[in-house]
Amino acid sequence: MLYLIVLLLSFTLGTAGPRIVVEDPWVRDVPPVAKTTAAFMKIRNTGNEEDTLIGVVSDVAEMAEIHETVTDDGIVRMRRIESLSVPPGSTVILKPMGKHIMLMGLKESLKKVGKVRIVLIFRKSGRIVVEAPVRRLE
Ligand SMILES: [Cu+2]
Repeated sequence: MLYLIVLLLSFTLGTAGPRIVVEDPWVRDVPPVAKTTAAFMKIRNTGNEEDTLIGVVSDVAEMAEIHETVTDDGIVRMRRIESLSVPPGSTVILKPMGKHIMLMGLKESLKKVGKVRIVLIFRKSGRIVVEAPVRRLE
């Protein structure tokens, strides 16, 4: 009986909940004088529950926000969104002219850094650390 309970418990722990995988992260290279840049990546949820990105932190920036790009009367703007939902079985793609992570108040030259450490904070999965190489926009 105890064996059965342990078996059921481990089965449940092994399969329930969101499972977040971050792929292809990168940060757009900008001239040293620039104070802002953006980070892009694919956020995949291979679990069976929704998770939500609720915050972002990076050592290279004073502030990081989740942004989306919208077109108002033919003018492309970006605006902050509070959170980003990642439904189970889906992949949310952050890309230029789409949703992205805005890194504001850059503290150092990105070229010198080479790779940017970004901490993604999810409601259920907690903190996920990503190393994003600095790349030019192609
Ligand atoms: Cu932005």
